[in-house]
Amino acid sequence: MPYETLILEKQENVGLVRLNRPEAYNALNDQLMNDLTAALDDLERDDNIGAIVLIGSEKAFAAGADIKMMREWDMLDVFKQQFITANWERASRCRKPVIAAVSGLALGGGCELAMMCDVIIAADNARFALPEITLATIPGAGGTQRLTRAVGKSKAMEMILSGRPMLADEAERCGLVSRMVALADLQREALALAGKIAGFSQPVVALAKECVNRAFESSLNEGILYERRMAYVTFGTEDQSEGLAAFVEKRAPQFKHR
Ligand code: DAK
Repeated sequence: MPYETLILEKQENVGLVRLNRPEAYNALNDQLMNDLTAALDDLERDDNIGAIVLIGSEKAFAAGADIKMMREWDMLDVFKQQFITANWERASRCRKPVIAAVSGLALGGGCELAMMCDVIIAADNARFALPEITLATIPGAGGTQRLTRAVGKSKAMEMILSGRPMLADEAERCGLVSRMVALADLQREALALAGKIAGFSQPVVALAKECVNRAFESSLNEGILYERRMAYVTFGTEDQSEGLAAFVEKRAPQFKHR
């Protein structure tokens, strides 16, 4: 099914979603967020897909929430339509791993969307910022929480209170992104990582992802207890038996995602 504001491709067992509003630096309007929700629904339903890459253009991952759209709304409008809650958070609810491949601008809601993903790989021209303060608003799609958890209080405060952008090398140094790659290599590197993950047991990958996410929601002891239980669960899968047997028999495993 064709989408108005993005391009969805399936490359073997990886879903590639390309944000595509070039006339507005991929600014995130309702149409785009509805399209993204539908595309991610489609990829989650497709049993052949094991991981997802979300990418923009070379110039912009996304320049934030659509300011022209927001300027039409007052407080009751955003409250009644549940702005953000209604259609922005599908990426953060994906059970399959989502890799944000960020080149160019990731501003405001664009940066927040990248932070909803599981891994961010940044091109060397990437630029992250939460400049909402310059518009007399604040990040409203998780930015104050996710940036702070990713980079710590001082840097998050500086960026959110001043709008200062962070370039790719700083983002790599402080752990906002998993790594920085040359712009020309971004898509290939992101697809290679997604392909590698998609080759493993899908249910076990999903369990591992749930455990990492649990670290943000629980104490250390509770998180470790959760991890222990989930590790026991892997012993109940056919794929775990196959993985261990394949190692002992010195052959490649054949995972069935069961
Ligand atoms: N929204 C709408 N249109 C945008 C846009 C955006 N965020 N960014 C760029 N565009 C549009 C421009 O308006 C222009 O359209 P036309 O004038 O051609 O119609 C076109 O893209 C090209 O932009 P420029 O002519 O400005 O091109 P430049 O190369 O000179 O500059 C730029 C590109 C991306 C650096 C610049 O456009 C810019 O600074 N854009 C705004 C970036 C920004 O401030 N982003 C943060 C948006 S605020 C909340 C939840 C979430 C949020 C807030 C509240 N609640 C729950 C209440 C989130 C807020 C945000 O994300």
